[in-house]
Amino acid sequence: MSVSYNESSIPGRHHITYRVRDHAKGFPVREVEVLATPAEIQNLAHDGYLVREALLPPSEIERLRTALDETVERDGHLERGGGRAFGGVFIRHLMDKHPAFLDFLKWEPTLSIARAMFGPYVQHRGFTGRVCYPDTPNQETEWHFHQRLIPDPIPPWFARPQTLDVLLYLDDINETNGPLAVVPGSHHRINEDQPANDFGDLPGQVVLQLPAGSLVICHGALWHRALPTQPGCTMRRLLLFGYGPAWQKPAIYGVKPEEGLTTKLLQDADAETRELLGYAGYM
Ligand SMILES: O=C(O)CCC(=O)C(=O)O
Ligand SMILES: [Fe+2]
Repeated sequence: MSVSYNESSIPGRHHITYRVRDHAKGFPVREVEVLATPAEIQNLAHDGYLVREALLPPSEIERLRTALDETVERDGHLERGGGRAFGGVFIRHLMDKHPAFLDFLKWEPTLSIARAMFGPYVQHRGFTGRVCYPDTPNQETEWHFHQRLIPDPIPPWFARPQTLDVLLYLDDINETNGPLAVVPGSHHRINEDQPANDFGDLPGQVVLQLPAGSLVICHGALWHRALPTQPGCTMRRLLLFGYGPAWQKPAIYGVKPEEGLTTKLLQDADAETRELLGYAGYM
């Protein structure tokens, strides 16, 4: 099963043909139908984020909410220790824990954008849920970005870690539920510190209020922060998943289930599945 989406939330598509300069494999060709316009891809590179408002229909949102609630209910490795900097409950390795999340493995609305940004060979980096509860303190996050491995000075052959991270909201994010703030273009600021414990407004920040079923697709080094929830808020659930080039290591968080769904899938997987799960496409 795949995850259905509203075609009307996608303003356009375009096609890329990648021919890979690998004579040993006969110069393989990969065709990619990108579910975004060329201008959106350019803006994503420039600003570091792209919003897909109300991409999921209500039935899908409900299916994923139920799947997340059930999985949180029975998980033995919930993370609650983030303090004010990373409030709420985090649950890791969701693709291994519930088929509803494994359905995102080849999900074109985000996978095709990853291939437009990185080239043909990409892998998933992890699949996390974050849940904030009403009337609970510290459900916000500090300003942060996800790919924090940038040295000072930057040596000539330094390969900066680039990832594409997806924040898929299963509940509205608004004044009451805590919107998401981002600083456009901040993923380019690799010669600057972004301090810890920063909860204030930043120059140039954009505050995003979105209905449930919306996605924020961003560079893994975009500065962002979840604003605090307010009295009267609802549950605030989101899915966080990401892509990187196939040669990159995946995210380190959580405890991967030993006999998880992706392990089973790998047993007789096609080449693309192996690539997406990190077992092919990097040499
Ligand atoms: O809850 C949000 O809106 C963002 C969460 C986030 O940035 C994170 O968990 O890394
Ligand atoms: Fe984040």
